[in-house]
Amino acid sequence: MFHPLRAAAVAAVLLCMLLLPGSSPASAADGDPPAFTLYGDGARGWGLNSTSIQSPGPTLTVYLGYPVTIALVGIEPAVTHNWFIDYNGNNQTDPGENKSQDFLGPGPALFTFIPEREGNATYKCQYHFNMMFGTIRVVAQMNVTLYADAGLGWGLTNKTVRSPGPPLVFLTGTNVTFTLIAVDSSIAHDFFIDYNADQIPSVGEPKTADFNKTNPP
Ligand SMILES: [Cu+2]
Repeated sequence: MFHPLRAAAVAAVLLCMLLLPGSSPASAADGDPPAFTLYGDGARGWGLNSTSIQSPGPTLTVYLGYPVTIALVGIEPAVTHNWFIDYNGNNQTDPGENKSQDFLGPGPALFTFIPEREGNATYKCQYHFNMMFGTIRVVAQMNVTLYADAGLGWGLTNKTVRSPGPPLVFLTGTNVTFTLIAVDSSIAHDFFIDYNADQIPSVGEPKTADFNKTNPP
C-alpha cells in the first residue's frame, strides 16, 4: 500500500512542532521535556532523584539556544547551594556563566536559562564544587536520523517510531542534514516541511525525493 497522505500528515505534525520552538522540548533528542530535577547534597553530589545522588552527578544534554529549566532541590535542610555552569573551570561563578540563585531545602527552586556556548562544560555548586559537579553537553542539533513507517509514523530509532513523530527543534539558520530510513518494505515516503499545512509539498517547502527501504534518498 502507498500512504503518501499519512506520511505527509505525520510530517506536518512533526514540522508544526518544529515551527514552535518555544513550546518544544529542548533537553534531549528523544523528546524528553526541557526540564530536569536535580537533587543536590553537599557531601554526595547531584542526582536526578533523591536516591541516585552521586559525584560526579548525571550528565545533562541540552540544546544550544533553547531554554532549559532545572528544578533544584536541596537534600540537607539548612545547607545553601547553587547551580552554575563553570565554563572556564575556575570553580567560581563568573559573568556570562549561567548561574541559579542560591537555594536550600526541598523547594524546588526553578532556574531557567539558555545555553549559549556549544560543547561540554562542567556544572557545579559554587559552595561544594569538589562534590557537586557533573557534565553538561550543549549540542547544536544538526544531524538527524529519522526512521519512517507508514503504519507507525517517524522515530529517532527504529524501535521508537510513532505518530506524531519526535519533536525537532533547530536554531533559525541552522543547516540540518537528515538521514531518512524506511522501516517498512516497498512503501514510498518523502519528507517535507509543510509550512502552510496544506498536506502537500508546495513551492518553497523543502522536500526530499521519494524513498523506500531499498532506495534511500
Ligand atoms: Cu552546594
